[in-house]
Amino acid sequence: MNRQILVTIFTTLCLFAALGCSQIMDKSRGLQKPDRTLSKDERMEWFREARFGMFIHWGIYSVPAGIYKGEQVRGAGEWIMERAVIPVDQYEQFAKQFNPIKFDADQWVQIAKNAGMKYIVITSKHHDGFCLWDSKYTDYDIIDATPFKRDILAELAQACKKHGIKLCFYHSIMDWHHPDAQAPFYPLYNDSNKSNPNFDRYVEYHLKAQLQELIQNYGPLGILWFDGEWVKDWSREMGWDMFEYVLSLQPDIIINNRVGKIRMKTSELSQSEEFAGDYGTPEQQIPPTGLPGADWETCMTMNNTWGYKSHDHNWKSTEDLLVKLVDIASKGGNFLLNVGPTDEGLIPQPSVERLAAMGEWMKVNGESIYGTTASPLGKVPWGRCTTKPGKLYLHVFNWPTDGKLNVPNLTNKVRKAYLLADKKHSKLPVRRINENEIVVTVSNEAPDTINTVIVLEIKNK
Ligand code: FHN
Repeated sequence: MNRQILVTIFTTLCLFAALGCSQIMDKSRGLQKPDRTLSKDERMEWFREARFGMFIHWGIYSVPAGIYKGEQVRGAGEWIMERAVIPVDQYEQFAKQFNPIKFDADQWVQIAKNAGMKYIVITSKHHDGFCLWDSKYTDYDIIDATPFKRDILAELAQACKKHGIKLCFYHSIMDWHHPDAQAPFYPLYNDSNKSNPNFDRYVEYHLKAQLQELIQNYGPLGILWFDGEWVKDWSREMGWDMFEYVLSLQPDIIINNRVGKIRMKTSELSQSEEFAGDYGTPEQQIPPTGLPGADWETCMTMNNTWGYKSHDHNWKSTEDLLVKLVDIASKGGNFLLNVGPTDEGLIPQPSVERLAAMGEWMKVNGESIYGTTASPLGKVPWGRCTTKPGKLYLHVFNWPTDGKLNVPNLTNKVRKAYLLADKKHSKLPVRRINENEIVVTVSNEAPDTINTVIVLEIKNK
């Protein structure tokens, strides 16, 4: 019997073994006890180092771009199906018009990387149910329903790997297209008082199946970013089951708090053993004092919409976005900043420009953001503070025109002070005025008008 056949039989046997195992996985989709060798701290390590990521809301809603039957539709662009009360069969027509030929995954990933971002969270499926990958569980996807016929998530996975950026997927539990989910709720797709008797079937044979498909075909992923958990049929038990299920598929993955039923408050988050989810996700806001004791990530739009709207030009300034990034880091959180690409596959120019400008600042000052933790100084009048063992990073937004920067609530011995942008780390004079306060002598002009970082090397207590 020649070798080839032997090899084939052997490989086939392996194949069957593997198939057998996944079918066991598939059939039971029973919860394999996740490999808990990885503690939560180990899983969260890269996340706590990263601090800054790109959120991408993209889908066929970028075709109408906030306009339906010639009318501007209020609310976020990705909600147009619900806000304009569009029947499923009419909304599906947008898929036929979705042909983003200018889409370049490499370019997107480089825009994120150049901005200083370390991870990307893209909407694999938003509330409208449309899938940005080639799924064997539906034809309502980029390959079967559009003229584009390229697997967007596959191309992004490749580009992320190439540029060392963590790929993460947003995935909506709510689904306005699936008959076992919220499609039958038309015209009120988002009616959280309504229930679908077949929702369990949707969870078991569509939601879980697609999540397995996503992790196995495009993983390993950094984060699975759930959303839409407020639908009536989603329960706390389902959230916990889903948390275990996803960990069984990839034991080192991170899962946000929206896998659970209730978006957990601070007090609950730090008892995460009891609640499903690894970290909190404040939206469009920055918690005044952060979420002490918990990991968290503020997600925010650059204008007023997540998905692309052609008439939304209310862009936040670069200064505002940089100050927000520093404010969030100074409270121990991550910043997930959103872009909403067009139906041609382009990230809007105002977003590209602001991200490039943020990147210029991060190229010089990234050390004062990555891997830092919350300020030990409390409120300071001139800006914010981040820290690492042995170092304090003073982020000065309001530069002292008298050249005297007072630093309160600081009892540690200061070994040295210098501008982070100064590669020679030339010493800045430091004088202690009392046991709690020092003064750093600086130039009268702010080296960086948005945020100048002064490093204090301190003796740890
Ligand atoms: O309804 C969604 C919305 O479209 C968007 O995806 C945001 C992003 O965090 N989440 C939901 C609103 O909380």
